[in-house]
Amino acid sequence: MAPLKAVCVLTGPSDVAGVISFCQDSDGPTTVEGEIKGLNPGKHGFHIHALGDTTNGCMSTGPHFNPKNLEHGAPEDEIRHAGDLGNVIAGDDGVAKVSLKDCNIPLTGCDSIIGRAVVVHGDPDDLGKGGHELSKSTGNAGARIACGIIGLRASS
Ligand SMILES: [Cu+2]
Ligand SMILES: [Zn+2]
Repeated sequence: MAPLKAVCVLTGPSDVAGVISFCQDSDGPTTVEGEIKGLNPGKHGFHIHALGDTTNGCMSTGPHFNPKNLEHGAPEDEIRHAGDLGNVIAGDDGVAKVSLKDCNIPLTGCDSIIGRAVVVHGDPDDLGKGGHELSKSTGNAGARIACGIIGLRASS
């Protein structure tokens, strides 16, 4: 079977914009690649949120995708939301390049991320370790500055 592919176009209330591509070969990890521009330099929380609903902008995409009902964490942690992809890092030009692999965000099956949302935040994700009351739920990553719905793309 050809690898499954998906794409997400990020837009938001600000000038932040980007395109994120997803690719999964059979039941291997999902490769996530793309570029986000218009960011303030530095770290920005980068997550899959549960709902592909943007009727109220990024606010209606729900909480972090969390099918196993665990606490928020870092991508490399055992205890984490499936949607916890950590931070993207923007350079002085406001551009962040994304390139990661993750085994918790399949494009098929009951825990598929198709139809859910990518959200980029205004602040760094503290990866559950910041000691803030929001650390174990959102990483205290602040405002949702861009988002988009993950949809299938041609797999050839
Ligand atoms: Cu988020
Ligand atoms: Zn989380």
